[in-house]
Amino acid sequence: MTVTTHPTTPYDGQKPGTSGLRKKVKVFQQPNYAENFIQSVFDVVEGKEGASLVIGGDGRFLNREVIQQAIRMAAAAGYARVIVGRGGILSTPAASNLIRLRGASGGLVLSASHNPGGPDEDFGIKYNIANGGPAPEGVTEAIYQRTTTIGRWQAVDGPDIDLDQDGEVRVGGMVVEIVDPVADYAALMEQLFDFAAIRAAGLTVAFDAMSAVTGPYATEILERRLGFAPGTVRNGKPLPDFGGHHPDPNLVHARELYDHMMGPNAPDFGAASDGDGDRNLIIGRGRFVTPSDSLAILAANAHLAPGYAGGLKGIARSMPTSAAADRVAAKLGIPAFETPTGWKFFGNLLDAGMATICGEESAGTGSDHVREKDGLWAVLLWLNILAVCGQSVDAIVREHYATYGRNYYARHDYEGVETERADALMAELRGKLADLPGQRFGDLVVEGADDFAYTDPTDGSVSRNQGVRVLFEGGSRVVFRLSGTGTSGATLRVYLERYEPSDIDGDTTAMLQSIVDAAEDIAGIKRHTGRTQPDVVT
Ligand code: VG1
Ligand code: CO
Repeated sequence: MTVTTHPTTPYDGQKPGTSGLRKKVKVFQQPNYAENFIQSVFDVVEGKEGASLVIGGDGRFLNREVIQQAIRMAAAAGYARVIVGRGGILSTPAASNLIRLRGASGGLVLSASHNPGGPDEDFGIKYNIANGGPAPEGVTEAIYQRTTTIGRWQAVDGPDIDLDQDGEVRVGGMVVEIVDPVADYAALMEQLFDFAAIRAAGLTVAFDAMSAVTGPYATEILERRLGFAPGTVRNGKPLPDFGGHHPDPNLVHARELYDHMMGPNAPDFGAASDGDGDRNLIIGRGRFVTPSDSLAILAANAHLAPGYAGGLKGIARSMPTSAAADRVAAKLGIPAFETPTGWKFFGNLLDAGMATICGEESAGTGSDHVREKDGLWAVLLWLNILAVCGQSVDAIVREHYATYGRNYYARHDYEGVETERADALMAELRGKLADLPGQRFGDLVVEGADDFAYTDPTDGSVSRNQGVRVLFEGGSRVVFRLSGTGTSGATLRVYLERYEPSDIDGDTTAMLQSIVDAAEDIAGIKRHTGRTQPDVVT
């Protein structure tokens, strides 16, 4: 085996964001760019000698090229075995499962998730640790520090391997094992859910894979194992550019599915997932379920599925996610946790057995079965619940509201804002937090305002500056934060929430109007960004 050492110089800006390093494909195509980052990972993580590494991605443009290079570099770094999904494909939750199942020391997940793909769009690399979850901040920070000083990367010499052929080959002294990307994941789902009950319920389903990674998973699980009609899975073939669409399962980018679910031929249940398969959009016939409500409803009914029959240990949600899940936790008498945005903050709670179900307002839901959010898992839990209850999605949602009240919720995204202007808005907001309590905006009175900080209860690590919260009397609130997954300019996210104990059939836009107005008064969105309307409302 010949290991070649390639000299390199650092690139600026290789700091992982909310979920790994995400940049334009053109940025990744610069000489040594991907190699610098991957070598920085390998330089920082310990215990590679004799260990296994899982590698896979969502099939987007550049996926195969980066995998081939990562394999050669892993061989030089001392790994004994690399496990790769056939075709370079692994959904993010399937990668998490494989890391756990095979006792790997970690994994490289190649994806920019819900961001568009193709030669002019986005690519990303994320490192996951041995528990199967995204590397925590301490590790991503160390990786970033390493990228600022890196002077060489190493790889064994050799040709590309055949990623489409199951089985084992050698690269240098290392074994590369190409595995079926779906089989282990599908088996895990069969353990957690009552497939026979779902089959017997006679439900009709539309699942939009958005030409992204969940196609093969959904086809195997929904159409083959659960027997839903052929055609249940739409856009089921993963494409390197996702057919030119944003693989983001929200009301804007999954509009076709939404229209279908609101139309005369709607099936019982509709769902979609994102580029890397960790998000879920849930729409019943005539009823959109906000991700925050979905988290709460899944938590309240999870015991109906075999995998959760023993009950939940706790529920965790990211700070901008609505408090609907907290009400369920209170009723169940289990703890509720509020973490910063991003799945990496749930890992410790799950490992410690403090939480069983976690979720984010951005359409991410998951449990302790893996250490990533999991789109198809959420779909199957919904189907299991529907099968056992024998009720429609709409009926379950309305019953939930009747029991717990309703947290009206929306997120307004202002995309492609100039970074300086977005930073100025946040700085001004932070500067006036202390003055806000007691101030009145229309019919709303500020009860408290802060810049969210989180202390991890398992290891005491502190994460600051995680978003500005303005809490109003009566349980309404607005949250402001800047996205950490974008690849150009800044995205301002404004999260709006209003709690109503009994007025559960209102129109979300109307119910949130006074909070939208207050948000404008408080933050000066128009003044700072020049925008009068959000680009995306979810
Ligand atoms: C967004 C979401 C966050 C999610 C993250 C990764 O981050 O808000 O909830 O965990 O994307 O999701 P941000 O920093 O842009 O708000 V995925 O499916 O893109 O890995
Ligand atoms: Co994703």
